[in-house]
Amino acid sequence: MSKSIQTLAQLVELKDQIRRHNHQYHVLDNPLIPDAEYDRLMQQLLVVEQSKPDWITADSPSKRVGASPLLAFDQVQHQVPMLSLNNVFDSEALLNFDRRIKERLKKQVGTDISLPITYTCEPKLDGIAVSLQYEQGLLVRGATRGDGNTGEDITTNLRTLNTVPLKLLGNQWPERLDVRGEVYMTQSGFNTLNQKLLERGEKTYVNPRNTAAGSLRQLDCRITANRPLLLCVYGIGQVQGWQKIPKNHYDILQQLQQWGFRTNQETRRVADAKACLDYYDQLARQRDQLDYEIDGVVFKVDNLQQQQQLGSVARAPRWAIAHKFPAQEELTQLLKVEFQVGRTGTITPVARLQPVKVGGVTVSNATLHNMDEIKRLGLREGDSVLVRRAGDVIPKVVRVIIERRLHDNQAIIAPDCCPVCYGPVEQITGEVALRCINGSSCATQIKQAVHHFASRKAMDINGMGGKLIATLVDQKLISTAADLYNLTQKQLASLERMGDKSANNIINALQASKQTQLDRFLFALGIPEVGESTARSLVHYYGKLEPIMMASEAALKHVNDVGAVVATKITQFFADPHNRDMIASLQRAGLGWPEYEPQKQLQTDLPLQGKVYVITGSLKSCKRDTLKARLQTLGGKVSNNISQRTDCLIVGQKAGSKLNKAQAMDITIWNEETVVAQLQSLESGQ
Ligand code: 9MJ
Repeated sequence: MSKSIQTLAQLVELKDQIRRHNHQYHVLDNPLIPDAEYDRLMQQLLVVEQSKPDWITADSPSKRVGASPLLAFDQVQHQVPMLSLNNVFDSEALLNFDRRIKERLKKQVGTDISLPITYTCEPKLDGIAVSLQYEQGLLVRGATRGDGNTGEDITTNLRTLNTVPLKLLGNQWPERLDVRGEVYMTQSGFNTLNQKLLERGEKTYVNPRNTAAGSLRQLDCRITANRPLLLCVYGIGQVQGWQKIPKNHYDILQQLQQWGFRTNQETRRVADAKACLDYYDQLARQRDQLDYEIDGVVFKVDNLQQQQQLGSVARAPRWAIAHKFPAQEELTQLLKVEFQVGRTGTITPVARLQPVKVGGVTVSNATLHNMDEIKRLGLREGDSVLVRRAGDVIPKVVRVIIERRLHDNQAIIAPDCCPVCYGPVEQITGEVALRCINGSSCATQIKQAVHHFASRKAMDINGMGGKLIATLVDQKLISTAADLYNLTQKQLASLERMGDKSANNIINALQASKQTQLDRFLFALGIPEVGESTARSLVHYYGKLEPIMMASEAALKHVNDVGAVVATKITQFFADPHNRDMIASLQRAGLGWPEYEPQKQLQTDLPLQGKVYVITGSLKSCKRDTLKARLQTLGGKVSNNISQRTDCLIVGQKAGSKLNKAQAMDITIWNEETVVAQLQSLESGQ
């Protein structure tokens, strides 16, 4: 964390610190601190230097852009320096930027200060800045930014990117042209690559930016060629012999697009600074849905003549500014690791963190998935950790900052018994997760099972919330969901903070819940892998409870939505005497539902009627449109976005944020093989 700078010695230390981080980030592709902390250090340096100009030295990091180039690549001189951007972090600072521009233009060329400035607004991609040199329309050199004046020659690597034109399209290109842009990796490309590295037992990358940097600076360009990198361009450097130079930045982008470059689809031209703020708000809302990382937006004075009049200061143009979003990665301390028990007994480690703001939200817990993940991270209690909250997914510990570890930090050991009921744990076959196998007497599992049973989409028992259920279980008034129906008004009324009236309401709600629907009841039982949609399919197929309880795995697989895994879970659930007893008790308590004729032979409805599917990633066996048509022929709907209404996400290769979202929302996920098999069986009318 930054301390205030009072003395020259402290300033020297701050500059050294920034230099070290610069080297880690730009040269070694291995940042030790989150970008946000680096920004804070740099901001602190700028503020000190502004208030004490005598202290500014020529070698100050504030006077440089990026870092020295790696010696492994040849060096390239940029004819026009590759500048970086100054940052603002709030709307007031942006409006000040706009005001300064107008004042400067008035002073310089007498522009009327009341006239608004037209800006081009662009997302700020978090990638690697590159410059591409074209001569007579042919790519002759590609380079990194390096220190802004000298970069590394990475032509061979850049030539492997499909988005880098080797020859410009169209004609009437300038004799010489430097095109500038950002090489980046999509979130889905990053996920797939890391998954592959993990499977091969290799080191994974921390984030897409760091991965793009590592991929671009490979000495062997075959490695670069296999990485999912993209180029998006946002400007030009040196130009010679351009007959029809546009007057505006926006028009330059359009021209670049016509020559075959990708520009960002979200780029807009707006009439004034106020509209820039609207753009910022709109993009901040969109940020989670984009499949690439942006760390803010860039506003550029659109008129090129005005840009020239404004010029540049040491490291950044005066005519552009980056308005940053709240950082998605922050540094904090791991206080301890706790093990949580889920509804079906899965034991998951959870990181308890020193609360920290990440992406505008306070984070104090992060998922650690399983013991393998803890081992992979090399995590110990008390460690400084980098926490990431990208998109709307659950916060994650991405890595340990080993350099900050104290010697006596405690290793994390897997529990040898259930942290709640102290019962035995076992490793689930084929999975890394640990599980408490004491389901029927583990208080946490009982509480969660009852909570699920009473929830809105299940039995919908009004007033039966988590707190009340916890009290009932802790006081041993219930040990299964069936016990709820034996509770008396007197027992409930005697509980703390529960009066006669509330107790009556609960009894009435329990009574009212007894007349239900079979699919709700099935869902309420909490059979692993059986969500609302599968419960509906089972009822649609069998019509009654008893045949479902007795069905074999092979028979269940004929039900729409039910694959081998789900079929096994269903038969296992009904084979367990504890579950059969509970169902019998519930029926004795008077739970009932209308029964239907089994639909298995009739099939008047289409089998996927009412089901909503989302497809993500690239498919191997057929075109996306073909799959869509097949689903639709069977009555299914295909939608573009994951929502509460989605029944199932179909994932191909390189699935990205939709997969994370679906997992977070507990939506059924099918891979391509499952879908194809399901469709084949449905289409053949089985
Ligand atoms: C990024 N990173 O997306 C600039 N940038 O313009 C955009 N960077 C830039 N513009 C001048 N969209 C210097 C840097």
